[in-house]
Amino acid sequence: MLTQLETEQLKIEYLQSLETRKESKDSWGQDIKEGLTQCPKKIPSKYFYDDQGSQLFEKICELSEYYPTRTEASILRKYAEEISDHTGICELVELGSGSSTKTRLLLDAYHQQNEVFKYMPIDVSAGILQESAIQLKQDYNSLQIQGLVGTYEQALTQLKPTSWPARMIFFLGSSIGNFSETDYDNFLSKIAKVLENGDYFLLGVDLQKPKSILEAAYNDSQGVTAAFNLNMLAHLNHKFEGNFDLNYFKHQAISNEKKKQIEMYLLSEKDQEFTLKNIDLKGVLEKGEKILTEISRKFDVEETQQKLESKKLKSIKVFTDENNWFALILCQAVK
Ligand code: AVI
Repeated sequence: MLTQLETEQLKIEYLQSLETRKESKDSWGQDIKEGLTQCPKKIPSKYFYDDQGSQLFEKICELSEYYPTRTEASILRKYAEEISDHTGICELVELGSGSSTKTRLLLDAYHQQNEVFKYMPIDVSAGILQESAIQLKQDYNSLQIQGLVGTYEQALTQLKPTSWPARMIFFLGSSIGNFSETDYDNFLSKIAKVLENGDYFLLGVDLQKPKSILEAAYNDSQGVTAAFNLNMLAHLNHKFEGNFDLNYFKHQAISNEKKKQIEMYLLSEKDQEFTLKNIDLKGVLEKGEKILTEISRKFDVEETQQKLESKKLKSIKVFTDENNWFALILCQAVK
């Protein structure tokens, strides 16, 4: 239980206005309709993350083959203090905070540097955000927490100027790798726009590496990634009254070396029809036809630094692991 004072220092705000809620109701399932009527078919990766999908993702992060999470954590463990020395006291804003597990490594460093500090976790899932905020408040007594429930877009357009000496927005886990080239570009522009001169941006990116390591990470031996991928169809069945039969789909993850990305597909194992009743959608899939469910782009440090610089985000230090598998790029806004 939190005390009265602790409760005052923990606030959760909902960013979605009634208007946007109505709008999103009107366009409900539109992205699925578009994705499943185009050729080749696609389903947006946001549909991975119902409760079951989020739990499966947590399991993926613990797999021995899935190196990104533990590698990024090892970099944070080693360099969090150096990062906090670079930025000094600042307001910490995390995009897609989830359970904030890795974030604790950063919070520990800021806690050591300064008694009182502020953390703004932003996530679409109110449940996870609230749960982890309460836990954090219990563990870091002097921490001020202001959680925002909403999408990155909403958060980035609605962030108010900070009263702290500076702000650092951070985006970990190489989630940026799941964006298309255009979304990646737009996202960085929005980050640059919201930061004031001298503010910081810390970006976690998964680096390019041999196909064998990449494909093992997305085709794990226990089949957790396969379950995560297939669960997307169960989610659609539930949400849109669908009839996808999971027994006739197979998980596939391949490394596209030309595009420097992992591509995840659901492969139809027979000719079949599907219906999503709630959104009035009927379609057919041929045997062997693939639905693209995710891209996970793998980065090159120099190219990423150039991209950041093109947005006036000057890279000040790159932190990496001994294998050069993952990088955390710390940059500063120059206006
Ligand atoms: C969330 N994102 C960074 C993960 C990735 O590696 O692209 C999602 C994932 N898909 C399969 N395994 C993990």
